Parts: sequence; structure tokens; C-alpha cells
Amino acid sequence: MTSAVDPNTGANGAAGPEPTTTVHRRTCHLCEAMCGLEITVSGNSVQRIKPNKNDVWSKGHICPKGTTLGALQNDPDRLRTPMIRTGDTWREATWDEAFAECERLLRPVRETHGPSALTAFLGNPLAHNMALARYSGILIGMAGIHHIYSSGTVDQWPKNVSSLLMYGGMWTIPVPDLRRTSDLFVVMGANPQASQGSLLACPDIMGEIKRIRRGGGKVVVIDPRRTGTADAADEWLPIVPGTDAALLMAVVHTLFDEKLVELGDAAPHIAGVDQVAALARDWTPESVAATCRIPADRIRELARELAAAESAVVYGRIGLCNQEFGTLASWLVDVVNILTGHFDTPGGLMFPKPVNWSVATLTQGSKNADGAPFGRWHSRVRGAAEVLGQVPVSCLAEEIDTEGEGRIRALITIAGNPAVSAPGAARLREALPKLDAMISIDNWINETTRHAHVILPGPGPLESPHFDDLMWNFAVGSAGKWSEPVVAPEDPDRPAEWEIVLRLAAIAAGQPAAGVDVAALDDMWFGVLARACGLDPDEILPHYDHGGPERIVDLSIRTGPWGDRYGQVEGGLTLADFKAAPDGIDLGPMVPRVAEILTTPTGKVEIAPDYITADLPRLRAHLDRVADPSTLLLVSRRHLRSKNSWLHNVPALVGGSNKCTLLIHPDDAARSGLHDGRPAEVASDEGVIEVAVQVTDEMMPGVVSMPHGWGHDEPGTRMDTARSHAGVNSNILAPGTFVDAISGNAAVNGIPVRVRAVAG
Ligand SMILES: Nc1nc2c(c(=O)[nH]1)N[C@H]1C(S)=C(S)[C@@H](COP(=O)(O)OP(=O)(O)OC[C@H]3O[C@@H](n4cnc5c(=O)[nH]c(N)nc54)[C@H](O)[C@@H]3O)O[C@H]1N2
Ligand SMILES: Nc1nc2c(c(=O)[nH]1)N[C@H]1C(S)=C(S)[C@@H](COP(=O)(O)OP(=O)(O)OC[C@H]3O[C@@H](n4cnc5c(=O)[nH]c(N)nc54)[C@H](O)[C@@H]3O)O[C@H]1N2
Ligand code: SF4
Ligand SMILES: [Mo]
Repeated sequence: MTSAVDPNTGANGAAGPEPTTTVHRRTCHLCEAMCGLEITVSGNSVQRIKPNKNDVWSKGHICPKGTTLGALQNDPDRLRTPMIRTGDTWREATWDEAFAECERLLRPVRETHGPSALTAFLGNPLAHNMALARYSGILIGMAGIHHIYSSGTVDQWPKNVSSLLMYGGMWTIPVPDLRRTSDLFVVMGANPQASQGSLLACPDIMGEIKRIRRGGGKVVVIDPRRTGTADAADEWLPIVPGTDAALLMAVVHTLFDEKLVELGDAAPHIAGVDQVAALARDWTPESVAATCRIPADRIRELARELAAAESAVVYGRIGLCNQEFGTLASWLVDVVNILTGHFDTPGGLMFPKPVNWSVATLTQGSKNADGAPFGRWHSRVRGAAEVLGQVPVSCLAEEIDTEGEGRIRALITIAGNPAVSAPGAARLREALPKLDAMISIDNWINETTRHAHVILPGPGPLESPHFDDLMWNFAVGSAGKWSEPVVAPEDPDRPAEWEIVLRLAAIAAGQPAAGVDVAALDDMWFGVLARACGLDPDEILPHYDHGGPERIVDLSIRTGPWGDRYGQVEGGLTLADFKAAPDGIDLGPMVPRVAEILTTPTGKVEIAPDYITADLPRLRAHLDRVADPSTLLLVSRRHLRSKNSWLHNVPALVGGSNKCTLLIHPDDAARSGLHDGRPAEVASDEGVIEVAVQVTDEMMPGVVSMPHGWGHDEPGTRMDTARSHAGVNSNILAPGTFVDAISGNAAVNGIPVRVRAVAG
């Protein structure tokens, strides 16, 4: 066997009888950690995936998921051709047939009911996909879709709301400068041991936790579950789900009460401190302790520790967003960091400086431009107020299944599995078959796409180049990495994913499927983005001999903070520089930059936005709520070897500790007559499921936990491994109307449930 170590060519399969072995360096696109991989390919097949120790960003970090990209690439269930469904029967189709079918399905909906009858659901992998992240926007725009749905409203919408109001942009999200935090790291509602970080792109967060502790610093985890992260910390503070905002208000109260507020260098940029002081006056630790189940003394001490620490940061994530008081909690995390001087300073909460802009950040409305981007319209059935252009994803089912003017009749899903990921999952399952047209850009026939009339699959995960889009916006340092395709296309005639999106965009806009000029559309989209950067597309288009996402990546680097601005900045970066650096380019740690980043109307950090503080009375009322003693509160969890709903078809990732079980404290189990390994019936106001019980003192009493992303035994799916590890869809229990009132984000944590043993 010959061996050619040529990491960056993307060339595969040498001539001659012996397959050539090549080693490729590539960035894993599965999560925010963006680990560098070393992928050994023989012929055109992946032999081995190891961490790339020379990667400038991840320096050898990896998790078990990253080693399975070859299995995803080779998954026999992954779709290689478009699929058209008639009744229960799928048939493989040519691309022309598939697009003609899209036209046949969409045209009557458009012509009879107008564009408001069409919507799209955008899922999480879109944000990690080089092409989809950069092209989905044009599809929404061209199709004239009024209102989209996305996994964002079961995710970070509260943080988008608080960031828009505090800093001026929904993606102007400060992240912990964790690699330089040394004294105190407080983790709330996040489990980086499993998730590897979120709205915090930092490879090896567990390594940073070890480093902090080795250096004499302290790590505190506030979570209803003693997670893997809590096990690695100094202290686990169990908290009643949904009460974090109350805890943080009491911390704020203590900071003012004990005169511990110290804004530090950011002080000239902060407005609203007196308002926060006034708002916090009644929020004594004693007034929240019973609700949170955290002693008042410990709350006071936490405030003192944060104030005293030289280098500290509070970090909150999905457990703080996906809950009833998501926006208050997300806002207060930033407020506490600001009041204790851990803001815009090394080791504290800082604003990343990405080398490339993301299409999302380039086009994000600032408050100045949009006015108040809340409640400009309401959903038809429930009357839910729009927030940042979206209503809760749980509205989707009722907008499909409720007759009347404005009913949704056509749906395009892009890299999403709402039948599993969205609350009220059972209703959505019943609603999807009522659509006149459903088209999915997706690679598998799963719980959602089984309802599609047409599925348009992109190439396999290792056949396309990669450069992250939005993820660098959450990164604890500035860097960039280009990845060439690792394997040759299985079928050179298959369109790239961006070409699929453009062609579908034209069809959804009413153009005939046969005549779509993809290259012209691509030039048009590039022109839109170039103009948004203040450039004349006619002047820069001659720089390129081909289009596609690569060209947009180049534009985003060249007009970014280190870019060459097409020759205007001497020595400035272009994509070519990254292509020449297969281990990536490191542009250094985070830097204080609050002054340059603010786009609020006042030019200040608004730490007491009226829209958010007006929600405090709702939280106060919650403190007095009398809990039903027979009720447990259900929260979600993640496992290192899952990624939401879609990696369960990889044999190496399912089984072992990656189980869909109900975690329950021994006392609660005993009270309900539940036994380890036996089934329980779990019922909420929304639905009933049966799931195996796992009795463990890692749960605090009164709280139970289930992972989301399971329930793979639906009829008509084609994911054999996932089916044999089916698990149960926890979102059957999640009531669609249980949301954070002011962001509309789903509260999939803190759901009241009743459990009882069942025979079996
Ligand atoms: N109960 C509960 N529910 C939750 C959560 C929770 O914590 N608890 N978490 C929420 C969160 S944070 C999120 S982000 C959402 C996720 O919600 P979704 O985005 O709806 O779910 P995923 O499982 O990420 O769906 C991935 C889909 O993308 C497809 N896919 C994967 N890669 C590609 C690709 O490269 N191209 C294309 N075209 N398709 C691809 C997969 O086949 C699958 O259909 O779930 C939310 N739901
Ligand atoms: N391996 C793996 N990695 C992933 C994903 C995955 O599915 N698997 N998904 C990716 C996605 S889309 C996202 S958004 C991120 C999420 O990343 P994380 O936010 O780290 O998500 P989780 O691991 O679910 O951790 C959430 C924690 O919040 C706790 N919690 C629940 N309710 C509350 C509450 O009310 N208060 C507090 N204080 N804690 C609460 C839960 O017990 C859980 O431990 O992970 C990403 N990375
Ligand atoms: S932590 Fe795992 S899934 Fe995330 S980027 Fe690294 S290898 Fe990929
Ligand atoms: Mo997410």
C-alpha cells in the first residue's frame, strides 16, 4: 500500500491497483467544539479518525462522535437519491423528477392560497453545515415565506431576546472567556461533559474545569441533576427547575445590599444600574430559598464569592433557556457578570471577534433598525405574539390542522426533525399528513421526513468542504479553519446542497422547475451579501471563477476584522490563507470590545430593559405557587454520544450508557413503587408515555430527567439501527403552550408529570 500524506488536496483514489492512503485534516461539524480531526482514507473509504494534535483550535481534543463521521458517510440508510412518496410507497427519483414533483406540489398551494400557506422549519444541523447556513436565507426570501419556524424557539430564543435588548443585536451574545477564567466558574443549566458547550465554542471545557481547579479556583454547578460536569466540579447546588431567575435576583439583591457592585472597566458603557438596584430590593435570599431549594446563606455566599473573585464567570445555557422564565434567567446571567465586574474583561464574559461574519449576524436587525421586534403580528390559531420574527415552534401543528383562512398547507423542512424535537410532538405527528405539500432537504427518512412527499438529500458529510459559519461567533478565541472534502463524491452528478436549496428556492418562488438558472441565482445572492458589506458586487465578482458557499466564505473573511477587503488592506486575510493552513489559523484570545460592538439606541449596555423587567411580577407570583405534592418536574438531558435526534443510526453511538430512561431519585421511586429497569408510565397535561426507570441519587428529589431526541419506532422510517434502539419521544409530554412568556421559547424543562409503575 502506498502512502501519500497530502492533507489538503481532497484528491482521492489514485490510479493503479493499490488504493492510496491519504491523511486529511478536517474540522468536525457535529457540535460547537469544532474539533480538528485527522482522517485516514484508503482509496475512497475512511479507515480511521483521530484527533489532530496540531489543530490550532482544538489541539487534540475530540469526543466519540467525531470518530464516527465515516460511519455517517457510509450509513446504508443515508439517502443517495431524491425520494418521492405516494401513499406509503417511496421511490427513488432523478433530480429532475424530484424537482418537477416539488413544482407540481407547490404551485397549486401558491396559486390558490398565496405564499402565506407555505412555511419552513429550519433545524439545528443547518447552523453547522457550510452550505445550508449560508443559503437557507435566500430560500425563505425568494419563496416569500412570511413566517418560518425553527429549533431556535426550543433553544436560545431567550438569549437572543436579552442580547438584542441589552447590546443591540440578537446574535451579539457574550460568552465566557473560559480559557482564562481562573478563580470561579459557575455553570447553570448546562452540561458540557455531554454537550461539549453551547453558545460557548471552546474545545475541551472539561479540561478547562480541571485547569481552574488545579490552579486553586472553584467550579460550581447549579442543576437539578448531578451531571458529569457536576461530578467534576467542587460543588453541586441542586435547584428546582425554572427557579434560576429567582436565585439570580437574590444574588443581585445581595450584591447591592452588601455594596459589592463593582462594574470595572466596563462601567462607562453600562446603563440602568439604579433601576436594577430598585428592582432587586425585595428579592432577598430568604424570599426565594424555599422555591429554589437553595439555602439563603448559600445564595449570599455565592454573591460574595463572585464579587470577591478576580477572574470569574457565570455561564447559563439550555437549562436556563428552555424553561418558564428563560428570558429573565438568561438576562440575569449577564447582569450578575456585569455587576461583579466579570464583563468585557479577560476570564469573564466577553464578546467574540469572529474572523468571518455569519449570514445570520450580517443580516440581523438591530433594535434601531427594526423598532421593537416583538408582537408585530400574532399567530392565527393561538394568538401567540411574534418575537424576533418567530412564534413558538409548537404553533406549527395547530397552524396546519386548524381549518380556515391562512392555514399552512405546504412545509419545507431543512435539516430539522420537529416531529421529535418540538413540544406537543403527538399533535404534530397527526398534523403533518394533512399538508398538501411537504418537502424535506434531509439525508434520512426519519420521524419527520417520513411525512414528506419529496426528500432532497445533500451529499454525504465528508464529500463537501467545510468552514463554520455562526459557530465562530461563540468562540473563546478568534480562529478559522478550512476543510477540503475527504472522500470523492459517490456520484459526481449529484447536486451540492447549496444547489438544491437554490433550485428549490426558485420553484417555491413560482419558477418552472426545468429552467432554473442556479448560477445566476447564486450570483444574485452573493450580490446581496456583498452589498450588505458595503461592496459593489460588479467590482468583486471578477475575483472569482466559481460560485457556491466557498465564495461567500471568502467574502466573509475578506470583509471581516482581519480581511484584505479585496486588496485595500495590505496583508489582510482571504480564504486562500486558510486553504494554505490545514491546521487552521489562530488569531488570538478574546479582546475587550464592548464599545465597538454595541448597537443599542443609546449606545450603552442596557441592563434593565423594560420588556424583560416587566416579567418579574410573573416570577414573583411563581414563588407563591403551591406545588401539587404528587407531581414531579421533568427536565431534559443530553448524552455525549447523541446529537439531538439524528445520530442514533450510528451503531457505535447507541447502547451502553446512552439510554433513553427516566432518571428518578430513590425516594421518589420508592414513593411511586418504581424499580430500576422496570417501566413507568409518565403522564403530563399533554400526553402519556411509557419508559424504563433508572433509579439514581444523581437526581434531586422531586425532579425526573429524560433525554430528548428519541422515539425512533414510528412506522415508515428507514433508520434500522435507530429503530432497534428506539427509546421514547419525551416531547409527547411537553405541552406546546408551556413557554417562556416573553420569548415564546419552549419550556421543555420543569414540566409537571405524574409517574406510576406499569406491569411489564
Ligand atoms: N424536550 C426537549 N426538546 C428539545 C430540546 C431539549 O433539550 N429537550 N433541545 C432543543 C434543541 S436545543 C434543539 S437545537 C432542537 C433540535 O431540533 P431539530 O433541529 O429539529 O433536530 P435534530 O435532531 O437536530 O434534527 C436534525 C435533522 O437534520 C438532518 N440532518 C443532519 N445533518 C444534515 C445535513 O447535513 N443536511 C441536511 N439537509 N440534513 C441534515 C437529520 O436527518 C434530522 O432530520 O431540539 C430541541 N428540542
Ligand atoms: N452530545 C451532545 N452534544 C450536544 C447536543 C446533543 O444532543 N448531544 N446538542 C447540542 C445542542 S443543539 C445544544 S443547544 C447544546 C446544549 O448544551 P447544554 O446546555 O450543555 O445542554 P445539556 O447537556 O442538555 O445540559 C442542560 C442541563 O440543564 C439542566 N437543567 C434542566 N432544567 C434546568 C433548570 O431549570 N435550571 C437549571 N439550573 N438547570 C436545568 C439539565 O439537568 C442539564 O444538566 O448541546 C449541543 N451539544
Ligand atoms: S466534541 Fe465531538 S462532536 Fe463536537 S466537534 Fe469535537 S469531535 Fe465533533
Ligand atoms: Mo440546540
